[in-house]
Amino acid sequence: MKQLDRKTIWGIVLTLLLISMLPMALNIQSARAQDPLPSSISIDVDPILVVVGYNVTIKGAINETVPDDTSVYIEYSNFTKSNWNLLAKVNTTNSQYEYNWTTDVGLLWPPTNKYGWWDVRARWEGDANYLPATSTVKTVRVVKVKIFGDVNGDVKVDGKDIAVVGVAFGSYPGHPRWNPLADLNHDNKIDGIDLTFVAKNFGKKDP
Ligand SMILES: [Ca+2]
Ligand SMILES: [Ca+2]
Repeated sequence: MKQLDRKTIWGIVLTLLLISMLPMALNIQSARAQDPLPSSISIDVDPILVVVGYNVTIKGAINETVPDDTSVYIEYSNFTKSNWNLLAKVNTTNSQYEYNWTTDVGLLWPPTNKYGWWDVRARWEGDANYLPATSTVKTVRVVKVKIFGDVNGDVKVDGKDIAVVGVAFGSYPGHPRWNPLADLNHDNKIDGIDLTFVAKNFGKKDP
């Protein structure tokens, strides 16, 4: 009788143990069978209007936690949203990426024209757990300032340029409202002198 009791107890213990392990075993099974999940990648481009040679910061993040040094591909297109070319391959830190694009280098096509409208996007190839992701498209306008005082690059000097200088007025590099395009005399401050340059050329436009 004593022997039987012991066997019964062991039987119950083993059964309970197996029952408790069953969900874990099933979970492992379902995790293994899981398909890669959708992911996304963001992009932020600043500034979006730039004089050729100035830097544009392109940055963003992958929505999932990825190991550091995961590659992100930054691509550009000459306002056609097709024929995407590689601008840079950058590595992530804390799932974030950042690239400083100097606008007179890096463009492969067309080789002779740095000016114009450039579409930029970021792409991640995904991994074992996540599907590839492509960001939205941002457009950068690269201009060659033809008219002194044309701050916004629309080839005429008017109230819009006064407004751009006005917004940046009093700023300096590092200041949240700093806009290098508005610093017409390149003295690292936006003040009355810059406003005077716009005023002097007010009304001028490309013939
Ligand atoms: Ca203008
Ligand atoms: Ca200035």
